[in-house]
Amino acid sequence: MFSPFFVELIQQLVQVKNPYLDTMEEDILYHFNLGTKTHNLPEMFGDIKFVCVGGSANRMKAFAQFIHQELKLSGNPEEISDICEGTDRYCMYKVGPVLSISHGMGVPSISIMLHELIKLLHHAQCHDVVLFRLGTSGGVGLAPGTVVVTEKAVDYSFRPQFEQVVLGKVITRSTELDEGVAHELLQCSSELQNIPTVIGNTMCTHDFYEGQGRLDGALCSFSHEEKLEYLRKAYDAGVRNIEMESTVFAAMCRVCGLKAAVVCVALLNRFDGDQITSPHDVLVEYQQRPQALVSHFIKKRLGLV
Ligand code: R2B
Ligand code: URA
Repeated sequence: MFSPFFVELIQQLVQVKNPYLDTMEEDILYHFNLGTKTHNLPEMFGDIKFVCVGGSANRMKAFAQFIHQELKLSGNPEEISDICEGTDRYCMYKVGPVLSISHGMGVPSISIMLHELIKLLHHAQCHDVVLFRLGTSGGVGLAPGTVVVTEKAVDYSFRPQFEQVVLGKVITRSTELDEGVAHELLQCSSELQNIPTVIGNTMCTHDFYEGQGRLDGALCSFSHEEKLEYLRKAYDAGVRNIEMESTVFAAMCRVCGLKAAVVCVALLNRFDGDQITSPHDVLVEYQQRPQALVSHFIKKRLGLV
């Protein structure tokens, strides 16, 4: 019989769901420029407890520097180095128990990154890890600057599922996120100033323009009224923001037993328009809000506040 402690530890390990991985002598994480034979992954990453992912390489570097200061770690935050500098696909920074990684835009880009990240956490024997996607989004009936903590990540029909084509057939996976982490984040927002936050559903699309009902793309196959009707239906289904990665993020984390949350700031209210017109400094400040919220969460979990 295993002790309850051992059973709990196994449950908290990152579970890859691929029997072939065990049979491989070496695993090359090609897009990270890392591998099980070339790098000591347990030594490099074994103490990771929080993984924060976001679209832009610059933003995730800025987040790594910010969390370095927040956690009051020794060393110069300006000197942190990109673990993936051998590739320009993604960037990766490790700051104490926090890993900050960029994922690019859209489902295919984040899904490649997540396959390799989840394998990395598995090879490194990490346990008890929480993942966050920190991002931007279009708000649905929200004031610009509002942060949305995702309750359910939903598809274009507002269903909490992600469809993946595998061997020519569609596989459907659930996109439920960790309720406890979402509520802990909401609690964190109430302890901070100037981070208006709501919990709501997040719609994930495969395009920024027509796919999100924008009238300002190079193509537009619908009317202004049809756009508003779709956004109204989305709002009635509990959708409060629209972005491009949440469903596959939620689905992959769930299958692999990882607790995960999506925290995106709304850059505009899509009922009011499609173009992002706020000045650069305002947008920069908005994008710092999910970072401040998740930083507070991490500091609380580490007993630093
Ligand atoms: C939010 O912002 C990007 C598009 O501008 C996309 O990656 C997303 O999900
Ligand atoms: N990101 C999106 O995907 N949509 C928006 O409207 C803004 C940011």
